[in-house]
Amino acid sequence: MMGSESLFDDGPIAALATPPGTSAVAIIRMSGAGLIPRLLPLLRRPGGREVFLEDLKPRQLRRMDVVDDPESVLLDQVMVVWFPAPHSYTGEDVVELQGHGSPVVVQRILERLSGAGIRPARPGEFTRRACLNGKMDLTQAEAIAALINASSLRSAREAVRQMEGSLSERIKNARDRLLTILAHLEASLDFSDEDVAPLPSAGLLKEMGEVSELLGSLLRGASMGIRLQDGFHLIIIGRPNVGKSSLFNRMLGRKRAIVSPVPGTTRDCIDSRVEIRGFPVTLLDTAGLRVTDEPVEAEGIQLTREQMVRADGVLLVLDAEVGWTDEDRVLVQGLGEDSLVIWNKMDLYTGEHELVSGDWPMVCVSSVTGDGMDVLEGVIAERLLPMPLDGEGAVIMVVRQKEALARAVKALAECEAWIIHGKPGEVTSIPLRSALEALGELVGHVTQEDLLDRIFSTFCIGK
Ligand SMILES: Nc1nc2c(ncn2[C@@H]2O[C@H](COP(=O)(O)OP(=O)(O)O)[C@@H](O)[C@H]2O)c(=O)[nH]1
Ligand SMILES: [Mg+2]
Repeated sequence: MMGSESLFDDGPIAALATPPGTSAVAIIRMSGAGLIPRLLPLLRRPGGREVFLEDLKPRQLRRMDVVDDPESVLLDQVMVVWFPAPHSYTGEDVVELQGHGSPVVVQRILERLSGAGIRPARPGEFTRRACLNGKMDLTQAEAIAALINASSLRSAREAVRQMEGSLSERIKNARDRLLTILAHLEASLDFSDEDVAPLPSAGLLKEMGEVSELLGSLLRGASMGIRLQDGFHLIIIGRPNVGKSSLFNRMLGRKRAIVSPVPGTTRDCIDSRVEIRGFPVTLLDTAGLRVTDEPVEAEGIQLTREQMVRADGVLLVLDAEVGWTDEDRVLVQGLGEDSLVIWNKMDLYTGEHELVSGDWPMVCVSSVTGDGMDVLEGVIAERLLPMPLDGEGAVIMVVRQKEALARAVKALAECEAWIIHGKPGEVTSIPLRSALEALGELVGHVTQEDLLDRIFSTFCIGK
């Protein structure tokens, strides 16, 4: 069968594990059955002698030469380290070559390896093998990708925690408890012909309620966890000329958007990534919101309204020099819960009018002098980026995990409802089985080839 063949392909693979390009050191990583005998003929001891298995000591660096055809010309001087199976990242024999970071030489070594039957690895193939060999489960594999791609320290920390198995741990605990419940439901089914009193459903329901609660809280944290990975989206809105682009540039710490005293300068939405108090944020500068006959500007305004709906938070900028205008009053009415009011141009504020913000938190800044920016960041972090405290535990960070979890929670609710309605075990066990299946898929016990393909194709080569 083709599918199972590729699922269990454990032949030797190789890939550059360090970024491509010129570097001080380049690491070529190899893994698989039959790796060593294929690799050894390409290596020499520094004196020129051939290399035998005895020359490799587990997990110890060895100085070797990599030689090229013909006549074993020296290609590079490298350090070689061998991690014998099963005590390696993949669970297979793994060898890493640390050579000089010359792209030409690295390319040639990879060609030589390929010629020796050590084929180029596909993206994520090392980690995929680690999963298949039980070195880690899917949530941990995904955490590795999340760690490598983390755009802020906070996301990186969360990823490391998940890599260590905090999420798997919780899911495993929930699965074990649900399996016990399932056993009870099915036991009552087996004995239903005989005169055995049905198991007290109150006890089952209590236990199931607790597991549901546990999974539910994970699910509630999921959108935040995914945000931590993908970044929060904050949008800056306001009338033209209040200083939105100036504020945007100030928050980025560089000039990105055009600032101009001419109203209506920004017609497009411009976004940029920033880190605010350790959180990854995509900040959006927008066209000023006003009534206009100008078609390009009108389109920009329409775009702004669409983006507002999708954003995690809205920063409404007002002009402290001018004070409230009727247009501002209209804008403020359109604000949702996750919004802040920012009085900008405080350097021009004379105290003539009162600076208020209705029900929304208010911050006073000057985008020109930078005054109040620190306070602004604090308020944003506190009001718009409500993350569980650092170290609070497992967080779902991947949409795939969230979807599987949501399916489990839904199936459990169904199961509970049926038990409450006194349905027999053969009925109530069906949704419970679906819940278990969804949790199995979440951690990767149910491994489908296409699912693995989808997950690991997003990895970098060499991981
Ligand atoms: N004095 C002062 N001028 C500002 C401040 N913020 C923006 N401006 C000026 O206000 C004008 C409009 O700024 P801009 O950022 O383009 O506003 P936008 O249309 O809302 O994007 C420019 O001339 C800016 O230099 C501020 O805090 N203080
Ligand atoms: Mg602008």
